[in-house]
Amino acid sequence: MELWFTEEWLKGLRISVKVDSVVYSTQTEYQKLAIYDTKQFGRMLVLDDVIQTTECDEYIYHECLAHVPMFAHPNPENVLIVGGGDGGTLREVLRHPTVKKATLVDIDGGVIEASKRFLHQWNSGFSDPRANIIVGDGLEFVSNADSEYDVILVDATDPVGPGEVLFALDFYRSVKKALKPGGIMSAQTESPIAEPAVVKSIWDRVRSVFPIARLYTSPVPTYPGGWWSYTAGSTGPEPMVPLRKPGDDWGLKYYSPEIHERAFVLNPKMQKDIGVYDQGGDHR
Ligand code: SPD
Repeated sequence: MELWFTEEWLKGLRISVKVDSVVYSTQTEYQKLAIYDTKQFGRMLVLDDVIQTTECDEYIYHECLAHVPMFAHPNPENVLIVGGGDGGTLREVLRHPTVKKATLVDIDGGVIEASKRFLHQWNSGFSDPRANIIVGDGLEFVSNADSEYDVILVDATDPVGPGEVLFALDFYRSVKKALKPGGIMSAQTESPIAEPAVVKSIWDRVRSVFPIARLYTSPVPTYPGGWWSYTAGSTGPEPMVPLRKPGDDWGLKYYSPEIHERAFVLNPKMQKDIGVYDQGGDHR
């Protein structure tokens, strides 16, 4: 008998993926976790019936979330990742030789453990001596930090369930406080195609907190709408300008300095839907 995984992308719109095998399935303290092998998407992590990351396109999401703020910062040494228990963002952060310490705080230790056991494409960063892995409440952790981090990356689940607090105004205020002067944060901020109103409400919050806010996008075919947004907030450097280049030996598959700059170009409908009109012009 065939097994299919189905995610409800929107009311009246579902995506179904044929599952070749169930690699792992459990109920963690916070959510239902499943890892499937599929022909179309490869290995796939699902939390509470929502696709989180797949072998076929995880590199796009993780490279965009991590490298845009990392390359826009002049010298990122101390980096914090909130969420991201699968390890994909950590893997990308640790490619930067400037990084002395990368702290990952995820509330769900079950996701970290499952990644260590089954998500080999994602989990190389966990064994890096610069990685500091904490199972704990990201909101609380960030609230207790003051001027500590050069870059903060918010690799949250969708704004429902355990991830919801990571999209609140107070959380972004705490992120700003946790950054050193001249720091940059970047957060995953949902689909500008499937849920532009959600993206707008997050954008409005980030913009109200950070003196410089920029929205950028990339395709992520396995997320609703197939197109994803990220919002950068900075207290100094211009997020749109990459200051260095990745090494040829990094083996990146999506990010490049050209992609970095183009990711901030928003089409007229997105500009209008989200209310972002001021990203053009001379930012150099
Ligand atoms: N709709 C799913 C959005 C998930 C965003 N975060 C994924 C975490 C991958 N590291």
